[in-house]
Amino acid sequence: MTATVTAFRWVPPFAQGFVRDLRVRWALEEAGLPYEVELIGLETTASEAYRRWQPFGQVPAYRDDEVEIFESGAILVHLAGKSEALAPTDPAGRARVTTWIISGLNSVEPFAQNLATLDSFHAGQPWVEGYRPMARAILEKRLASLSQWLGDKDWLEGRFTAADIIMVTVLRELVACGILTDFPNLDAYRARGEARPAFARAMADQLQTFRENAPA
Ligand SMILES: N[C@@H](CCC(=O)N[C@@H](CS)C(=O)NCC(=O)O)C(=O)O
Repeated sequence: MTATVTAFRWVPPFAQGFVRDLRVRWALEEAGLPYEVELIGLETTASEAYRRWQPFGQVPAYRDDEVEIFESGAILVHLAGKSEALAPTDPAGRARVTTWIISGLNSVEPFAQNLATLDSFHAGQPWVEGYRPMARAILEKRLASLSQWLGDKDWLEGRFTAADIIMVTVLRELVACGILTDFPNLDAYRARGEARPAFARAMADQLQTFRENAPA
């Protein structure tokens, strides 16, 4: 069975290029593994059949010969086990990649998303003024630790891995709020990830779908 990943047929412009099937497409492109994209809309995400595959009705969901899974991080852990392009083959090296995938999703993304959401959806609301400095301070603390870890390395574990796909996609969501200018090595790391040909292919494919299915 060819690997299949679900993606939205169309999303509003603010979300285009950021939908999380991008992570899976990028990983599959890096690995050179063949895959199909199953395009879905709200009629599918609400269906019982889809909820059995992705209980929260979100994208991405993924299946291949071996597994039927959801959560972009879990999908990348699975793919990392299938391709040396995404992780070293030794158990200790693979465990480091899993560690950084979870760290990106659990120790950085919630704080990044919090600030990005404040700026994108709640800017100007009276309660934001008091809350935003705290949200920014927590994120700064996490980014400072990440920046220190990365130092002058190109990638989190010294070579490109699936964990960099997660971390770079988390950091990209922070470009608009400007915080990355305080962390030049993280911003350069984000740009290095986005400069990879596999990222470009994944992004072009996601955007092409939205162009093809734009509402009239
Ligand atoms: N933790 C999930 C998050 C997935 C997620 O947030 N997907 C969004 C698109 S980026 C979605 O499907 N949103 C629609 C919804 O939540 O109903 C993952 O990383 O796979």
